[in-house]
Amino acid sequence: MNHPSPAGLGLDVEAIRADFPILHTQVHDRPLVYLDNAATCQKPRAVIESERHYYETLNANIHRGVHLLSQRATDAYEASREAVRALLNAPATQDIIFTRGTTEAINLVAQSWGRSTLRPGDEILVTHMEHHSNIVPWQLLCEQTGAVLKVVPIDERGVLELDALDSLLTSRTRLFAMTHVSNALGTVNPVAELVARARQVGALTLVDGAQAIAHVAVDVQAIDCDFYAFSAHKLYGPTGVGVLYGRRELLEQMPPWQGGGDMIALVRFSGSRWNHLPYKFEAGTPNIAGGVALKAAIDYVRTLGIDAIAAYEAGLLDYASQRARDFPGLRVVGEAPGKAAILSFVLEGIHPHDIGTILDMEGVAIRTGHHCAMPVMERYGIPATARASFAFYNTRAEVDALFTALAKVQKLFRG
Ligand code: C6P
Repeated sequence: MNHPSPAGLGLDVEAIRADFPILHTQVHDRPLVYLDNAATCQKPRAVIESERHYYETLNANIHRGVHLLSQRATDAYEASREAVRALLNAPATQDIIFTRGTTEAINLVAQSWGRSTLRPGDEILVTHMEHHSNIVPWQLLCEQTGAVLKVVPIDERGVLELDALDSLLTSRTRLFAMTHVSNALGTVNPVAELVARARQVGALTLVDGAQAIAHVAVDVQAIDCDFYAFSAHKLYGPTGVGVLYGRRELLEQMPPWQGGGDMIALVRFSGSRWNHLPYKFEAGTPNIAGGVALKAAIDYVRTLGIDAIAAYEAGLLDYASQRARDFPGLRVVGEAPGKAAILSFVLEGIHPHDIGTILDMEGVAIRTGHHCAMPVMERYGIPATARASFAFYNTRAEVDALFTALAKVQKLFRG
């Protein structure tokens, strides 16, 4: 397990790295430098052990059996829901719905709330920096209901143009769906302020927290949003598990979006009745082991402390940004003040995919492409970027390894 540094300031990163077995592997005969944390984070031993422990000692289906194992599995799963509630400072566990990830959480809101509520001419507002997961579900909904999608523009630095909200937020706006942190640019949006603006015109709000949850403190009551979504795998937890927080009054009114086991109170051929919250939205057997292991991930992150994590990552990003400024021909894409641990960039005359491939041979894992945010690429007139994304286990030496490898890329292409 990990602890803050002896001085109580910052993090003891060497001790932390010892908790992550994969960080000690080699790729292409070189030590792995993992800088693709925005795609998915690596898992600490506590999370891996939690899944193993679950299958070795607890495995049973949940919410169904009277037998001991089923009760224990249910208790472990529900303990994880409580850990999520506490992490988000949500009022109650009924407000926490387990999903397969952020994507499914957003689709749930679109198909349940949106489809049952929207009428032709209603408007959904998103920002220009959204991930496809917070664009396409609304486009599908617009096709289904006749609603219209509107977009808040961003400036050259990757900051939302808030003045545009004056004309974009109107009495027709039914929902403002915004990312908390941009995966392609690193911009941290002022979500509480945006939610307050939306509320002035009576619009609901959904915050996509996929990139925020591991980097900033999240308090859904302070943000005052109606929905908040995140994925466990971006919080050092398992893939295939996600969370939707919803305001209780809304969740109560919303119809189920998938039918099946666990979401019902009574089934007759003449008609069925739904289970109470949160189970009304949790049809079928979920990823129980993953759900249980999410608690181990939350415990791990909370032990380090999100403020210590944010401070450490800010220092690392500052260092990487300085190195980027000194690197000839490199242009950073996304320079919002106070951005999160993401460095998106292009190198003059070299395609990002070539950068990624050569870096991989040097042991450095980054993501290249449009990052499922094609409108962001379109905004900057580029097909793709190279993206290094940092976690609390990354070091300055790894940042140096990134730039040493980038120098090799340049040498190869420029001779
Ligand atoms: N972004 C990235 O490399 P899922 O796939 O459901 O866990 O998360 C989707 C998602 C939604 N919103 C934002 C802001 C995201 O960054 C992501 C996932 C990864 O940037 C994979 S495309």
